[in-house]
Amino acid sequence: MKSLDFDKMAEGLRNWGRWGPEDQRGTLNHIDPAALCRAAAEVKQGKMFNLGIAFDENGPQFGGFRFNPMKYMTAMDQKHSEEFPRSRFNDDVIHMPLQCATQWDAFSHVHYDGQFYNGFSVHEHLSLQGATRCGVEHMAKPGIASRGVLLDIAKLRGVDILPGDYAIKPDDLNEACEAQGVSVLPGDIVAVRTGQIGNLTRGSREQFMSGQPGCHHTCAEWLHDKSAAAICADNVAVEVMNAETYGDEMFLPMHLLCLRDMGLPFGELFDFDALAADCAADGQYTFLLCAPPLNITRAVGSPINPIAMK
Ligand code: UVW
Repeated sequence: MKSLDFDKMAEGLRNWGRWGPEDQRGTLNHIDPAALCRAAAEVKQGKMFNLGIAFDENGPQFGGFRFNPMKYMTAMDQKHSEEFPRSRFNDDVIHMPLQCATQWDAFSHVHYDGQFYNGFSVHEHLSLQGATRCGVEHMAKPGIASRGVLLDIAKLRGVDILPGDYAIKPDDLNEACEAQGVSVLPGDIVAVRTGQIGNLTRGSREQFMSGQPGCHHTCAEWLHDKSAAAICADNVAVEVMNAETYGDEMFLPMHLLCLRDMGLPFGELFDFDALAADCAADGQYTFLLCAPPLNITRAVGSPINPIAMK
């Protein structure tokens, strides 16, 4: 991908100003009352699936600036009061990168040419205190919930897990929609299954990190055309991590196109395996997806515990 292609694509996808000069919710604005009611109507069977991975020492991180959660007790078997010695309590604390496990990337997670989504200046709005524009608190209020549409690309290709260098293109997404009998409507959250998380949950972090099938950056245009609210995937970065697909300039181009130009949130390290098995069994690939980020002021991402309901 030559820089000219990237810049041309970015220009065509840029949503800056579309929801006003101060907007910090981007494509989440597509989740209007009609989209939310459509999402709620997907709950017909009373089934619930957790789409997160555990926040513990067995996470996918190898260390460095991104490590797995470290949790310890700060109070154990304490008395609240000498007067009531039988009443006891325990407290704990967690030290973890906000990006270490199942998470949303806020728009301030990435940038180029000194600007975040909607043109906010990185120089003015990024400091050690965090991002004073495009922080995750704007995604947390009122939250993230909409209709989720699972596109099971691993199943489409007849494998448990896609090969490590598989780049999912818009044609794959269209084929999955057709095979599953679903369409992505404005305000939907697109959930792309590569199967890769199985290499962590049934394997090891080495197996998981050794390859990362995912979306090719041209999927950004597909999401734009569909007026999708967000995308989430069961890999480390939503997009394929394969230098050959990046071209000669931008690292993780889909991050830049979606988060910075479109204002479209990225959900990473989801686990769709139980949900996918159920969707294959009952043929219902749409569900209510509730995945509010934590309301952490100025954060560039947030851990989440997403829930799908059918
Ligand atoms: C980056 O660090 C840019 O990627 P990710 O969103 O996968 O954490």
